[in-house]
Amino acid sequence: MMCCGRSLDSPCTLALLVGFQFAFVLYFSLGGFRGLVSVLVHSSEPEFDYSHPHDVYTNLSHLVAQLPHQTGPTGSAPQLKDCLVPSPLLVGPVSVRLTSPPSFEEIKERNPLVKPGGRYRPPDCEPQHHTAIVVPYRNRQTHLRALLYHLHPFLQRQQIHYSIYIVHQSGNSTFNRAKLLNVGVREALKEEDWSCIFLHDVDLLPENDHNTYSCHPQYPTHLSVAMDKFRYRLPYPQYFGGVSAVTPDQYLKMNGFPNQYWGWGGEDDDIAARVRLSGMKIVRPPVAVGHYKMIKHKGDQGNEQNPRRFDLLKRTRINWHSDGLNSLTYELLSKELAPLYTNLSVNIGEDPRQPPRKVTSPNPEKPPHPASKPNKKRAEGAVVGAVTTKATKIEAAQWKSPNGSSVVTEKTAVKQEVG
Ligand code: UDH
Ligand code: MN
Repeated sequence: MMCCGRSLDSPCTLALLVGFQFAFVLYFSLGGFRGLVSVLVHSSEPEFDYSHPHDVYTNLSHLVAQLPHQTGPTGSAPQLKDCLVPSPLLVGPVSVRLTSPPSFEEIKERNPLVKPGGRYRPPDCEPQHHTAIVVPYRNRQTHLRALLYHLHPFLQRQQIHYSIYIVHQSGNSTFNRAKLLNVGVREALKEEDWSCIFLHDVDLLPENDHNTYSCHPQYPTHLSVAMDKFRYRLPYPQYFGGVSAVTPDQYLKMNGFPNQYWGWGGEDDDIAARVRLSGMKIVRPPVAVGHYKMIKHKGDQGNEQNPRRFDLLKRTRINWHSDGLNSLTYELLSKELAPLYTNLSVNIGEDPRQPPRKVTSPNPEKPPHPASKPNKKRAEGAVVGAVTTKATKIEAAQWKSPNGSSVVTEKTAVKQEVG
């Protein structure tokens, strides 16, 4: 045969060369190996064009226009139809503005339907999801404004009933994200029978409104699966940090979150381990949907890396039963219904391994937040122990497991924090 000839200018060699060239071009035009796989194995991943994002306030003006129809002809509240799922107001990718967020007043003006405490209910349909957003917080006002500016319109387009709770750690002790989340969950559930609780870092802004802020009925959900910081990929398979969600039942099942992680790191891995140890698994939206931008920042004063995190993580298997929701103690210093969020200022105690520090403002130009002043009572220690314990006893009675048995033992609560 002609093609078996060895010379370079044989028609066969030329055909092979052209063939390879063609395959090469095709390979790269389909996005390399990943692209080829997604073409050959039909991918169920939705596709979104992130190069043409919508304004984050798209589709909201007509909601305001409907306001006069809120009462029926007899003056009674009209029977509303169920909100459609998915919401017809969704637009997909939205543009996220990371620098110089507007003032609280401007954000309020852009969100006229948001009620004091950062509460919202769709005006024209009966919501199918009831979600509390819990944000652990201290000294990140610029991030907070950016979050509120983006999250309020994002959630309104999803037509859900929601409220935003900012759990502000007062004082200067080491930051404790997981404990603040525990406090937020408990306080939010005292207010309303939320069907879903979101645990939301203040500096993460969702980029696609198809990422619905609702819960999976069986399993905890991890939402921030594709952050710009990690090049829009999951950094490691068990990652549960950033934005996640649980139903109250799931939260009870895993005994909430750990209270013993003071400082940066480890607590999210502990939470992921609790999910597994309590017989559940983590579910996630598709990567194409779970896009988030993280506002760039440096490490915070008072939230230095926790050197104990690896030791603590080794003991999660043993500790998760005794450290968590059933050992949570804190003192609620104030609850304020701000126009765009509910502010819970809490004293969660001191890092047992760190002596109380002097009050210093992280930024000399800016005084500390009024509620961050050192708590005189707390410095005296024993007094707060008594106050907190008493409060915990009252709260303990309110926490029932789904089958009605109390899951909080007062004794454990006293032992964990005061002892
Ligand atoms: N948080 C505060 N105030 C603090 C510390 C943390 O509000 O002082 C909250 C906030 O909601 C934040 C979350 O806790 O989004 C998590 O903390 P983080 O943002 O510091 O965590 P992250 O994983 O840390 O983003 C990255 C380390 C930053 C160091 C970068 C050095 N190159
Ligand atoms: Mn961050």
